[in-house]
Amino acid sequence: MVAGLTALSAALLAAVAHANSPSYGGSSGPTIKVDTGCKYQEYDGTGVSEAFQRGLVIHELNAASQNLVLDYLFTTKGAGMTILRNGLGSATEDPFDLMKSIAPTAPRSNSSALNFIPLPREDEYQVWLSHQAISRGVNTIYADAWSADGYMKTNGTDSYGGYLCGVTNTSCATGDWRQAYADKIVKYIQDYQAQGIAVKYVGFLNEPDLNTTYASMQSDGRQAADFIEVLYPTLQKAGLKTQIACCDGSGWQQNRERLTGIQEAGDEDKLGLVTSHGYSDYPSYPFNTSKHVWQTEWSTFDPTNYAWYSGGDGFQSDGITWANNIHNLFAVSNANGHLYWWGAANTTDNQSLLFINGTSEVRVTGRLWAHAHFGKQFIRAGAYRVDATVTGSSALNVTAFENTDGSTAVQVINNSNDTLSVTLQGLNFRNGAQTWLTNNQHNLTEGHAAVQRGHSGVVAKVPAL
Ligand SMILES: *[C@@H]1O[C@H](CO)[C@@H](O)[C@H](O)[C@H]1NC(C)=O
Ligand SMILES: *[C@@H]1O[C@H](CO)[C@@H](O)[C@H](O)[C@H]1NC(C)=O
Ligand SMILES: *[C@@H]1O[C@H](CO)[C@@H](O)[C@H](O)[C@H]1NC(C)=O
Ligand SMILES: *[C@@H]1O[C@H](CO)[C@@H](O)[C@H](O)[C@H]1NC(C)=O
Ligand SMILES: *[C@@H]1O[C@H](CO)[C@@H](O)[C@H](O)[C@H]1NC(C)=O
Ligand SMILES: *[C@@H]1O[C@H](CO)[C@@H](O)[C@H](O)[C@H]1NC(C)=O
Ligand SMILES: *[C@@H]1O[C@H](CO)[C@@H](O)[C@H](O)[C@H]1NC(C)=O
Ligand SMILES: *[C@@H]1O[C@H](CO)[C@@H](O)[C@H](O)[C@H]1NC(C)=O
Ligand SMILES: *[C@@H]1O[C@H](CO)[C@@H](O)[C@H](O)[C@H]1NC(C)=O
Ligand SMILES: *[C@@H]1O[C@H](CO)[C@@H](O)[C@H](O)[C@H]1NC(C)=O
Ligand SMILES: *[C@@H]1O[C@H](CO)[C@@H](O)[C@H](O)[C@H]1NC(C)=O
Ligand SMILES: CC(=O)N[C@H]1CO[C@H](CO)[C@@H](O)[C@@H]1O
Repeated sequence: MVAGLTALSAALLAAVAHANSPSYGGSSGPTIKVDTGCKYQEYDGTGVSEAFQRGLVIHELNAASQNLVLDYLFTTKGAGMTILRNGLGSATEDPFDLMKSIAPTAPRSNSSALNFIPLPREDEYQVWLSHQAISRGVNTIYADAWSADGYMKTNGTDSYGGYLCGVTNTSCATGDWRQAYADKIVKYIQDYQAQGIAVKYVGFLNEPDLNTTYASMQSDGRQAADFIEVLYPTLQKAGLKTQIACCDGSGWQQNRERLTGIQEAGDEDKLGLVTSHGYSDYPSYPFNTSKHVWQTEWSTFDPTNYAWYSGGDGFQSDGITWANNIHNLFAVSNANGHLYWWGAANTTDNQSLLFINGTSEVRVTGRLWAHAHFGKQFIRAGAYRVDATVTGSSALNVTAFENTDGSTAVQVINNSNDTLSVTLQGLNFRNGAQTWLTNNQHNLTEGHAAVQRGHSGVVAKVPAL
């Protein structure tokens, strides 16, 4: 394995190299010093979701387009993602785009057995999608519920917020439904197990700080802890290895508040993973937790935008913007994983990385290529982020990861309109270095950013925007 440098240039350049022989500067341009002796968090991967029946939309494509989409998302032909977030249904029926529950009909009481049905349409094609993803190297399935079933809640419906009956500050005529909700989650995981799919993490909330017209359930940290105290022993008793993820707050601050509530309740140890979205509050600091942290849903709602760089600032859906967002998540918020919202969807806004139109048309966005630089082609499970310091330029955003085989991947984002020559130090380039470039003319193209080897490290030329 050679060293690698991935460059994002209004451009992105990715470089991969073996660490060890420290080098020194000498070139006139900016310098990037990678220190593999200074390790930060472990890398878990990147991913997407096809919840709300977008798995069906992929399934409806003709074979060639279907393979194209799946390969773009889960192989090194594209983003090389290794995490899939499935939606755990709560609806009573499933017209497009609802996710139907495996227990859609209310039982006689909160203490009666739930009325389970088989996974509706194999869980709205998510079983099929999971098999497809796993066959392409996905190693983590995260199942997340947007809400409990309506009959378990204060407002009698899985939509429009409301609370799970039985948690603090609820008083439902029908009693405490926490055990029933935990039993349903366990049955769902067992149904997947029966299909040969291991659900590694399970979440019981989605954006619990919001009351929305679609499936939603509100919860603060204390209320989340009230349910975790029931779900945790129920998973244990069923002999499942699935760990609890919480709380998929709509933004960093909203999730921090809920995590703090869980910590104050003394229940943090029962969590396997801390999950938060990036929408309502930009992820700009690490959480105070020893648990791994993932950003599990984020996108823009701009109209369809395929560009890497549209020119100017404020194009929240440009590929270069997402390269910076992902850099920031790993390098500033110390996240272990990053998930975009939809991978592929027949939407006309920017909520997906790939656009589907009908049964054959597939279009790629620049955002997909931003994700590819942080995917498994360069960073593999077990890698750690290592220190990367930039001097001589404020236009460069640099992230670096050391793989277990000793190779190092360096993501260099060039936010300037000028082509810069950078000197990369601190890595051993004896076995060479490879570079990959993404900008308006290139999509993860190998060898396009010139790399020259010298005594003082590697000089790589990162093209401008
Ligand atoms: C959620 O919003 C709906 C519609 O605006 C409202 O009727 C309902 O009371 C809200 N629920 C809560 C728990 O605030
Ligand atoms: C319960 O309600 C009281 C009174 O409105 C409030 O002060 C308290 O914060 C609530 N507790 C939780 C956990 O939501
Ligand atoms: C049903 O609700 C009642 C009243 O809150 C509670 O005492 C009971 O434990 C609940 N049943 C189960 C199985 O949780
Ligand atoms: C982390 O904990 C420290 C010490 O308790 C506190 O000062 C800081 O605000 C906390 N940061 C976050 C993000 O919660
Ligand atoms: C997609 O993003 C672009 C650029 O930010 C924006 O102009 C456009 O309105 C977005 N599309 C949708 C449907 O929101
Ligand atoms: C790059 O050039 C574009 C178009 O001239 C301009 O709008 C943008 O602000 C420039 N970006 C930077 C980072 O200088
Ligand atoms: C570069 O990353 C920093 C965080 O490390 C972020 O604050 C900044 O906005 C990024 N630059 C751009 C142009 O997005
Ligand atoms: C997306 O596909 C679904 C399933 O075929 C269909 O019901 C829906 O109308 C489509 N939406 C758009 C915007 O094409
Ligand atoms: C989808 O394809 C149809 C038929 O080719 C075309 O008329 C329509 O404009 C396309 N929609 C989008 C959003 O590209
Ligand atoms: C590169 O990806 C963009 C989307 O960002 C697409 O429009 C373009 O056709 C692709 N170019 C090549 C050469 O594949
Ligand atoms: C950044 O991009 C500009 C414009 O293409 C280019 O002149 C400059 O060399 C690039 N910097 C790096 C470090 O590649
Ligand atoms: C049908 C029903 O019970 N609706 C309730 C949903 O929850 C809100 C607030 O908790 C109530 O105001 C509604 O009456």
